[in-house]
Amino acid sequence: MKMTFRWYGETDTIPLKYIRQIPNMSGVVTAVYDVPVGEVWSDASVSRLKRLCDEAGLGMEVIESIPVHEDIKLGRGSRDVYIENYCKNIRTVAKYGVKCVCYNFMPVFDWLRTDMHHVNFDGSDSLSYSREDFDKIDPQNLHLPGWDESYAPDELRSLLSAYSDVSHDMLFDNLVYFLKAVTPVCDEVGVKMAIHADDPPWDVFGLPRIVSSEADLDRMFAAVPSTNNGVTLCTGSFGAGRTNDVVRMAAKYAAQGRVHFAHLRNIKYTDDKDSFCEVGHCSAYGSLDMAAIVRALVENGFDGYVRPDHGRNIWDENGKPGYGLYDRALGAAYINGLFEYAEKCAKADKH
Ligand SMILES: [Mn+2]
Repeated sequence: MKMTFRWYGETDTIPLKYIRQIPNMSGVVTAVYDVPVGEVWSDASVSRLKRLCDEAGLGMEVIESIPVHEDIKLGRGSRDVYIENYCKNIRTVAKYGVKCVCYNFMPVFDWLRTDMHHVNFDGSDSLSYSREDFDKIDPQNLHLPGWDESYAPDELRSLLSAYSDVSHDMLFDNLVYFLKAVTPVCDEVGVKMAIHADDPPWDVFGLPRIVSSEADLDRMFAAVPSTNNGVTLCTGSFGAGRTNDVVRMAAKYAAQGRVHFAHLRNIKYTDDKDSFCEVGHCSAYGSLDMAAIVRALVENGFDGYVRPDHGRNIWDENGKPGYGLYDRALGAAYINGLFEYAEKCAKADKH
């Protein structure tokens, strides 16, 4: 396991030297943030990020993410140009030592919550999703926590209407088309693609989602067999789907060599429908058995990158929701402990 930490580049309020001091930290997960989706990343931007990481004593082997342009997901004629750009970006990051690219294929919204500052029993706050609040949102006049600045209302309306004709099967075909174009480049330069789970793992506002379950992953891996076609096992995202057995998925896809990256976080189900709240990482705080998930990964040969996913805001930190320093650092320490124990047990079992 290689422990990593998400870093939002030079505008991140968390300095690299702090990240370096978290125990067992091997490197950051980052991206070029100042280029529009679909465009080419300059060699200079990537080399600058790499130099900053080098100077801080941190690796830069994972990119999260190279975003996929909506035209690729929609299967528009212009997709080939954006796919070509995507391949160029894969080559550029590979040149600077990147081994894994996390991406997602969710139409329009790559995550959704109804509250960015849900107050927990201990006074911390975290992101949450309430089915009741979600059902009150008017899709014709969308205001979503965390998204209001990302799309102009007209742009959003036209995107949503463009997807009204896109079925799950069409979206899947567009994903396969994309992967068939990028995986040969990945095979050539040694980059593993790791698709992020849908977050949450169900359709929203009539937009299709196709990376929500074990059946979805099976279908995707069967269509594009290269093991550079893998998954970012985001426990909180898959885990929000109550029919997903995340322990089983961790074991199965680690054994197949498809788990290139793991986002480890816990969630707590807060009703008997879809609602959940993000909680501290340890199992006792939520509905997922984090120790069993880590053990399933380790026992099935997982050797990929891990990062503590979303943390709470604690100790009066006013961090970017989900991405403060303190609780993610606590999460990293906890995850280190789970891996150390699971790895030692696995080794002892072999002797
Ligand atoms: Mn995640």
